[in-house]
Amino acid sequence: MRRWRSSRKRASVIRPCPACAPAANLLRSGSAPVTPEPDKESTMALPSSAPDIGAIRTLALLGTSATGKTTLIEALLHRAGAIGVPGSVERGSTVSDHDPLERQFQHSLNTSLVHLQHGDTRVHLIDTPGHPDFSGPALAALEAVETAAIVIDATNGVDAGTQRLMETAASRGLCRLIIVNKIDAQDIDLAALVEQLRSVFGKECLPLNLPARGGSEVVDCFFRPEAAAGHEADFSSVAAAHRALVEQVVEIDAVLVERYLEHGDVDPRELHAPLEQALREGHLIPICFVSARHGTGVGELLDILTALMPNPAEGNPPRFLRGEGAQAMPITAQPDPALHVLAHVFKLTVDPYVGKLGIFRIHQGTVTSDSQLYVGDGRKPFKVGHLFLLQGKNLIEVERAGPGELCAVAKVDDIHFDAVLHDAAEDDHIHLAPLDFPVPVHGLSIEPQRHGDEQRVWDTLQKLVAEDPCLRIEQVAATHETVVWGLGELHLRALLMRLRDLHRLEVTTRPPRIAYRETVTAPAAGQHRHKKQTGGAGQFGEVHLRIEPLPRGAGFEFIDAVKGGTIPSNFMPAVEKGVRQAMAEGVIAGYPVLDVRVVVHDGKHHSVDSKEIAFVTAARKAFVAAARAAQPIVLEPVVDVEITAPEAHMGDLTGDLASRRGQVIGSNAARPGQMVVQALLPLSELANYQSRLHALTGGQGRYTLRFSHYQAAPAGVQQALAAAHVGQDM
Ligand SMILES: Nc1nc2c(ncn2[C@@H]2O[C@H](COP(=O)(O)OP(=O)(O)OP(=O)(O)O)[C@@H](O)[C@H]2O)c(=O)[nH]1
Ligand SMILES: [Mg+2]
Repeated sequence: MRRWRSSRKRASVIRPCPACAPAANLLRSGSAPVTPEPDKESTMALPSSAPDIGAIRTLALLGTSATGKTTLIEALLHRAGAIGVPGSVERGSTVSDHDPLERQFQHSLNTSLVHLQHGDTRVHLIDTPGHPDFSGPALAALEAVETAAIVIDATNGVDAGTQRLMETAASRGLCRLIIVNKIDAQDIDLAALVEQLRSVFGKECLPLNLPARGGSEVVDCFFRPEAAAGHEADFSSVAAAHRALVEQVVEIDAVLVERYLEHGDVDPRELHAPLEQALREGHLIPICFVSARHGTGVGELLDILTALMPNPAEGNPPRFLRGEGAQAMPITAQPDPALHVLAHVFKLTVDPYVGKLGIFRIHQGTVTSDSQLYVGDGRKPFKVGHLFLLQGKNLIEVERAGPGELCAVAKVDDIHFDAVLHDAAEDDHIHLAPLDFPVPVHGLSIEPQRHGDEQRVWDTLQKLVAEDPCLRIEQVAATHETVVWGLGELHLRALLMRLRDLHRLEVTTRPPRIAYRETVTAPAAGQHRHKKQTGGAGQFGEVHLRIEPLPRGAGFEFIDAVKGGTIPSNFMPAVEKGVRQAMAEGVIAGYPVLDVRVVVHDGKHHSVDSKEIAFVTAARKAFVAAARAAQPIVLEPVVDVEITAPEAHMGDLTGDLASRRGQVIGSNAARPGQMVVQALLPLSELANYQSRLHALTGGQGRYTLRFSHYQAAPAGVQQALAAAHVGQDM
């Protein structure tokens, strides 16, 4: 394996367009990457070949917002010599928060990839956004790593978000490492925090090192506890922590337990394999301490990542499946560089200047610039051409990359989020077991400010939405609207700011219209004669029909019951067309009519003047006459809502649901302390529900919804909608 060449020389940056400040910088192999801030000198050495599998670590840093993930990545890059001067979130100068919006918000809004070299080991790190609105990309990062490093703010301790992340990481079979950050802060009780971690996440949580000298340094408890002699830890004891760790690891193996009991200790260097097994099985969740701001414990963390965290062959294998549904068979990717390529796209970016960038984790095989890769079940492979590693916004071209590495290819049209890339045509129908992404329920109806921008807005939004598995866009035919769906207000605001700042498209927004419907509640008859004989060819058609209510969800039935050819059968399609036109326009409040049967039983025609248009018009008017006599009503959509929140808030939540005309249909305990409530609720009552739920549960409640059925709207709503429609008609 060739080591990365060291270079302090500044690289030339190949920019696709002079105006592309937000665009990624493309760098050629052999030149050093330029850090985003001009005054920060890059000291990064560059890879020229893929390292051995044992010399690769791939981790995601996760944690609730502002725990210090981005700052810690900066400190790690600095410590490893990848950047000269560490940037800061406040100055908007970090490598991973490179997006102008992230700098403006001072929060990560998307995942960001960096890599560094520590000794012989190449470490790939994914910085993830902590805000729940951006949990889509953060969860997707779990597909790309062996280890989830959960960062906890020493001043805040464990919160509900941290618990969710720990559970998700465990459910995906990831090794977990807890990093307690901000140990420099005043008035913190780290001993109590360790106790909290152990009581919430189990006795498997054990410190690998401990803060000492008032949090200004950390001492190793695993490899060299004797080195701590003379300066004890700020709390607990290094010797006790060492014992606890060794005992936890040897428990994996009966022979080791015996040896340990016999000798009273086992050399930690002999414990590598059992320690990896303990990490894989969740039998050990190490804790380490850092101050990202002051660099305390950061060098030690680098040593931990390289010496103890699993390489791609030591983690649990990803859950690939071949085939669909119940027939899908699990297959195991082998982290062997010599096998066929199997890679997974866990991130996609679309930049107006650089174009589409597909970012993937290689699980098996070796990708080179000459590789021909298939996207999923596609029949035509693409040639990789240029293969990149990422360093924040910088793209660094490499010739090859192997299992465990995170890479990017540009401008491959077919690439999409969650795609599997492979180099054998027969390896199709392979996908990763789906992740449980939160459902976007926060909608916003949008309209371009400039007439004629409709198509561009739609196309651009589609591209932006493709970057985030928790964003959705749809054209709602029922209300003639374009609606974007996201996880919260900030999520959609960030999307629209990108649309404006990056793509120069201005839109106006408002809450989406509710898709009300109309129906009838009694049978009634109606007829109409359409006759026009003023000059030229005449028009004649007469339609007699009956309208009958159908059960909810039945839709529409059209029955031709005409006898004796009073309406010739060749005009029947015109009659149905007229009925459908009238149904689409509604009869009381302008909403489409559904759940009705229309029986056409009689009519008249004229051998010369009867035309399609005459029957369309006659049928439309006959339908309106019948429907208005059939006691029409407005229907409102009802949604099935599932709310997850701490048990303690359930009383408030169900009370609030009742005040929104909600009907609780079930509840059960999700996990200790958490309840799931299922309720039926009129969609119109869900306005501002997100902020209400946030207020009622201290930010710990979540909900998903899906359409259930239509029901009669209350009289007040009916009257208001009908009155608004009359107003519109005038
Ligand atoms: N005192 C202290 N402050 C820190 C430390 N690390 C980070 N901070 C501060 O904590 C705040 C949040 O830091 P970030 O690095 O943006 O946190 P993050 O976890 O990336 O946040 P999101 O991107 O929103 O998920 C910033 O003001 C940092 O300066 C630390 O070790 N000590
Ligand atoms: Mg961040």
